[in-house]
Amino acid sequence: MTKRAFITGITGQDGSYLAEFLLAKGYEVHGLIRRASTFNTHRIDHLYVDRHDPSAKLFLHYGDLSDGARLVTLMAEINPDEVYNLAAQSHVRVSFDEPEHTADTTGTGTIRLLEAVRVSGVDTRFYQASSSELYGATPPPQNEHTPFYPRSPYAAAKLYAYWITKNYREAYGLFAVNGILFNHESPRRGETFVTRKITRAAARIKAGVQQDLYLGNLESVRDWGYAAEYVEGMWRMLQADAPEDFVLATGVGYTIKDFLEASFGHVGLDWEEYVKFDERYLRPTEVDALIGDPSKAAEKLGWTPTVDGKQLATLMVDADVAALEHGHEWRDTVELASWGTA
Ligand code: NDP
Ligand code: GDR
Repeated sequence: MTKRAFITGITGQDGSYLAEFLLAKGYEVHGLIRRASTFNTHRIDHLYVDRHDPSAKLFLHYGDLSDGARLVTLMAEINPDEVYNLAAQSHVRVSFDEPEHTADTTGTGTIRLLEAVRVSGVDTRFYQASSSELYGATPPPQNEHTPFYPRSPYAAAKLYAYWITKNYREAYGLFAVNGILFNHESPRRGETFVTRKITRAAARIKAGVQQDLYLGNLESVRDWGYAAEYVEGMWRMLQADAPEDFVLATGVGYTIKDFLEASFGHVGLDWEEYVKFDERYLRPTEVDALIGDPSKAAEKLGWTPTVDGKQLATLMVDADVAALEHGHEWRDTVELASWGTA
């Protein structure tokens, strides 16, 4: 029997890798997309097959996490075996500018989807995209037992989503899990997250089309992994015998300065000559250090990442250099040629 998955956030970084991964496993994949005045499907265009073609396995549905009735209809229509809730207003800095919208999408959006699952009565497994931002001010290393201390409207919204997912597991016996994922990046990462901002700038400055790079706090520490590997961890959580929450991380932390050095150094540049400070990129409350302990996922799911933060920097710079040379943002072939793992 072909398995059916429903992915919210399919047009985002993780959604695109997860859709690819599930299609390769033979799943029929259904994705939620928002209607926009311009196309926003560039990360999944390479996967799309016209639905009139008998080989089509990817189906997109208009909807929004703010529209609960639509989610109920879609659950009943699609009857998925697995639901992956990846949709969110996912930018921490932006959540200080748009706190209410972030709460509505990232927090309340999760209960709307859980309610859609419950009310429609579908027999499905549910994955919630929880985040290392939950740990916030609690120092590393962080694992599944570390207390949460959110430091942004984004993290507070994700905290609600975390607990309501756990509550639906306990209250209704739903197979619902939280993947507490530390930062994961790729050539498909949005251009305003710090890693992609840096690797894109390194490529552009090297090519002579950008002069400098404005950044905020360079001292924070992050545990950066490769998104293509993390989506497999999400899937493994839903294949487990029992629903449990898991941390996915590399266990290695680097500062933004380390990432700058690895990225600019890869194209033979000294980052200190180009990086300038702009206080607009500071957050009212910062998360100083996140370094995860992924041992539970290794032991119980057999999941171990192979790409660390510095390797990721070179992988992403290579993709951004190639994208500039070929006039496109990113390409799978670039990733495959560089690493053979995508
Ligand atoms: P992205 O920002 O790349 O993608 C977010 C997705 O959510 C997009 O598809 C976006 O659609 C969709 N979306 C936003 N608002 C709504 C809405 N109201 N209704 C329906 N869809 C919506 O995020 P990532 O792929 O990086 O992350 C995936 C998830 O994992 C997010 O929930 C994020 O918070 C979480 N996470 C991410 C980590 C990371 O390091 N990447 C780490 C830990 C957690 P559109 O394209 O139309 O904007
Ligand atoms: P983060 O990622 O907040 O960890 O959230 P981001 O790349 O935005 O910031 C990482 C660190 O870099 C510092 N920084 C800057 N950040 C951005 N975006 N732009 C800058 O110019 C800049 N200069 C310095 C930040 O202050 C911060 O310390 C990501 C998102 O994907 C979340 O959705 C996810 O939950 C977490 O990772 C885990």
